Amino acid sequence: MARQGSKGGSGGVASRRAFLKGGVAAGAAAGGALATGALGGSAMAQNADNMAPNVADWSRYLGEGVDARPYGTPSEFEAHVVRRNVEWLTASPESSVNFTPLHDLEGIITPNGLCFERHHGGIAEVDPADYQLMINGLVDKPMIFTLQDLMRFPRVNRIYFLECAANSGMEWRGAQLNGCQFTHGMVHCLMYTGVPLKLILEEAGLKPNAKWLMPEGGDSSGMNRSVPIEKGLDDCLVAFKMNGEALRPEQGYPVRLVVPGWEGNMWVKWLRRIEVGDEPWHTREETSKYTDLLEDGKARRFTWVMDVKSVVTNPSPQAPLLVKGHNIITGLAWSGRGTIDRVDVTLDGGNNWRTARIDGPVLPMSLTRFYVEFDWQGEDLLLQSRAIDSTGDIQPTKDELRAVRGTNSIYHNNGIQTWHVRSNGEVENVEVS
Ligand SMILES: Nc1nc2c(c(=O)[nH]1)N[C@H]1C(S)=C(S)[C@@H](COP(=O)(O)O)O[C@H]1N2
Ligand SMILES: [Mo]
Repeated sequence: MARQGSKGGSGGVASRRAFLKGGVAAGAAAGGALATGALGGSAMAQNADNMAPNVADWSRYLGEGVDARPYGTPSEFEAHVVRRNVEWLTASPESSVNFTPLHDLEGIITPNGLCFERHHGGIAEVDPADYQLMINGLVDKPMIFTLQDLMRFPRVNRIYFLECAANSGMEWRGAQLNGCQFTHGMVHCLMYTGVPLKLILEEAGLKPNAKWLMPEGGDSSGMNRSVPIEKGLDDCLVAFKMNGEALRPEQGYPVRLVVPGWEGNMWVKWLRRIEVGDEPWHTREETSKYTDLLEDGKARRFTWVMDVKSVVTNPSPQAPLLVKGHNIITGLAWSGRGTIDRVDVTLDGGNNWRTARIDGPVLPMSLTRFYVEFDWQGEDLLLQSRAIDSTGDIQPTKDELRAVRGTNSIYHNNGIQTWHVRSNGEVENVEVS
């Protein structure tokens, strides 16, 4: 497949490129050092009247009152920080995906309005007053819970990433999409508040032959998957809050299943029913989809866990280097098998590696943030990151992955990503072998 520039959100990329030129010039004028201009302030300046030693406009007048923003929204200057889709990828917006703008975010928590969305039948509009969760099948007493019922169970708070198994799926055959938003943006990481599924199943009482669960969505796609009972009793949550507030409609309001470390497809949104059975159901989403077609025509099935993975989010195609001198590389690492032990970063396509500085909480099955501070004098860079998790698993190169899995697959591409940084600071998605 030929390499193509991303066809989604090109406006954002173009405007970044426009001030990239000014940025490099300003940096050069300041001697390329970490001087005033190098921080980007003067590079982006539009109005010298606002700048020191003048008194800026916003210092001269009263600002908006506390009645202006009953529900807070970002500054108008942050209007470019949005989810974006790739238009040619899907036929209709109801069965489609948009991507988290990873290059515009920091830390490990994804803001609620920026979580990527993946729907198979659009966003169900569920009235919480009419919401019910049904438990049936191999249980002592089939039960129906209202939202109020669910909120009287003991609840817990847990931070987990959710990654779609198809994240980076367009990159199996070669570098294609220009932006970590598009190559890696099918991931988000939130603090969920919810009830351990174990408590709900115990309330209904599991029969001795209860071996599998089938959560089912209340959306028009009625999405369903087979989940082994061990996972359901271990750490799954029936969640109703994300980052402290009600789930957003996009994320399954009012209730979704949380399946820590496992592929996003199993995290059923608008959860309406869980059937308990003694064998898997072989639903559409675990037969014709979300299976990994190998070179010999056979498919791997039930590949639930999301393996160790990482990506440099800055610099990246949508976030070029703006100045010479002191610069910061940052990115995210995660593993569905545990915590992140270490992240290595190379600037020369894998010849030399250095250990990145991890900052912020290091939690199991959560995003983990890393940094590398470095000096850039305009040389070409081939940037990569490689994560190692607490089970000792090392993120593979794309070639190592292809040697085992071929190139038929869409799902579970956790290969190492390469960004080519050019002397003018622009960044492109490439592969090295
Ligand atoms: N009911 C229902 N649940 C669903 C889906 C869906 O279409 N309907 N999509 C699944 C897929 S494929 C993924 S990757 C995640 C996406 O979750 P998000 O929209 O919160 O990012 O939800 C999963 N749960
Ligand atoms: Mo997905």
